[in-house]
Amino acid sequence: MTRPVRIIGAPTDYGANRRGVDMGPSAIRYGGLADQLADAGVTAIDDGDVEAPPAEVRDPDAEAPAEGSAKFLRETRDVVTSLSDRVAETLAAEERPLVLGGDHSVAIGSVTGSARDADIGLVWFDAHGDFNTPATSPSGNVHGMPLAAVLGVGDFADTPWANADGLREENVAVVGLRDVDDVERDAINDSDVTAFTMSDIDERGIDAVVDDALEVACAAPDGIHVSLDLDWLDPREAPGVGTPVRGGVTYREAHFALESVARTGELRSLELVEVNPILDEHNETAALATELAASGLGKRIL
Ligand code: 4U7
Ligand code: MN
Ligand code: MN
Ligand code: MN
Repeated sequence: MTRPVRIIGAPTDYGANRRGVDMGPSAIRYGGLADQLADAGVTAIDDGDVEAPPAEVRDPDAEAPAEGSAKFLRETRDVVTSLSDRVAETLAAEERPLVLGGDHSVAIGSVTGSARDADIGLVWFDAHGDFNTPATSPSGNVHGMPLAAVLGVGDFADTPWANADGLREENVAVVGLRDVDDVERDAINDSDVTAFTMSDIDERGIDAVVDDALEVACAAPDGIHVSLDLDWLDPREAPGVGTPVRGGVTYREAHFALESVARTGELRSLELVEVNPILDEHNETAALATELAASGLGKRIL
């Protein structure tokens, strides 16, 4: 599997409650992405960014929608629709998409694109469940909803553009949970998604938990999408994120997890999201994201 990697930036911030993640794609590129991918022995092509509306040109009414509570849902639809096409075209060209966010709402585009005409698995590394819907969200921020969206949970059953065709809950694993809202917790427990908390990692070790998660995802026949929210890591390692939560995985645990992804040989598409350079320290979270991408894409130590 030495497919060339195609880098696609998705510079959004309207899905999060803080500005700054829209600069994530630039920060990750500047943080050494090309060098890291070269070290991993990967041929990379940078496709630039999909167009995303900056705050200054967005519809102010979209921030406080009359019904439901999903801010900027129209903007989300426009951006993820073009991202989804770019991801699907990349795969059709036998290349491997590497999506750079942006807030986590961009995953709706990555996952729907990756799951077009294919039955895929999904591993979601995150402190949060991202399983809210417009009806349950305490914030109205779509970055807390993308996993529910691609699975068509609740209200999202009525937004076909957000549902991933070739993805079943049985092939989805979430790893690293430590901040889940009450209604969201019920929705996760009622679903067929497999969820691992930080306590599971404490108890069983990163190795056993990631193995189980990969087994769930790799049961799908056409490979896996890995969605890496940098707030999965402990804020000491990754301070540059919008919604940090103490008690995350360490630097080595994160690398080990991505190295395990590479070892499966099943990685179809990858994304790095929620890097916020305004909150970062000397771009270290962005640089860490590039390192983790290299591990996921097969960079070897020996
Ligand atoms: B992220 C939250 F209420 N659950 O829905 C929400 F705590 O993509 C946070 O994982 C969501 O960073 C975090 O707004 C979204 C909140
Ligand atoms: Mn998160
Ligand atoms: Mn997330
Ligand atoms: Mn976050």
